[in-house]
Amino acid sequence: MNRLARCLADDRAAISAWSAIPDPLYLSILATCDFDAVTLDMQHGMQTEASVISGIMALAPRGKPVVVRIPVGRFDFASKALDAGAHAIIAPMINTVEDARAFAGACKYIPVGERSFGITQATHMLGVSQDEYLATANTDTLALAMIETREAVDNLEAILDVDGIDGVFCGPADLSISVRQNIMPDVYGDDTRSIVEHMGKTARARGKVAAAFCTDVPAVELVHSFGYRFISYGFDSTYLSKGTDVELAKMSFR
Ligand code: 3PY
Ligand code: MG
Repeated sequence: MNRLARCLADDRAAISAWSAIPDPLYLSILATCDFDAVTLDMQHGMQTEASVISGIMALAPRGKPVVVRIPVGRFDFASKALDAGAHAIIAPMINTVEDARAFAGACKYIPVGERSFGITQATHMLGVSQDEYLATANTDTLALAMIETREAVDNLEAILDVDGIDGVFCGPADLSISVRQNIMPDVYGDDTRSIVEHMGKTARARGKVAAAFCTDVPAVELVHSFGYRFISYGFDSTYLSKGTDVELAKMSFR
């Protein structure tokens, strides 16, 4: 069982790095950090189709599960990222049952979905045989639907009940923008906190994964207290800049 799946099976929070920097060298170093997974962000991060495939090469053979956030509606690439060896896909802006069905369909094989067969690269990256991969593909690769609009919240239960949707991933910035109708995000603010709590508890009650995006430790603690067990933390650009600043600040003469 991979490290992400192990955390979820044990009901322990899996903390994922969030990577926007499309560089396999950087990712090979991130692979040595104590994150439970690394998420490669194609929606707002600078990850591309090519960098996701090379990023998986830098991470998966080192035992680091890879999660890919695809751009809006790019369900074709959800399948391809899984074929490259990703363990989970996050799809942004899943607002309706139809969105959720199309997403799950691309991630899951029959009888759940219609993922097309072609896993040579995944078997090499994950060090498994074709038979081993296929035996657990529909259960071990996760399809996480981003809930980040008022419409998605209204459809939360129905989206969670779509066969092949393994959980929901809370996008707190867009959620606050949509709920407050204000382009200034109020991440995990007063107007959305109870929605976030409801989302986490509703997913858990259905035996599905509650996942969320966080950029600071208080937010991680908050969503953890609501039952979220896949939590992304920060950005790779800030790991680099903050880590550097912490080290430089230790110099007494500066
Ligand atoms: C959001 O908070 O809206 C996100 O999509 C996180 O990246
Ligand atoms: Mg968003």
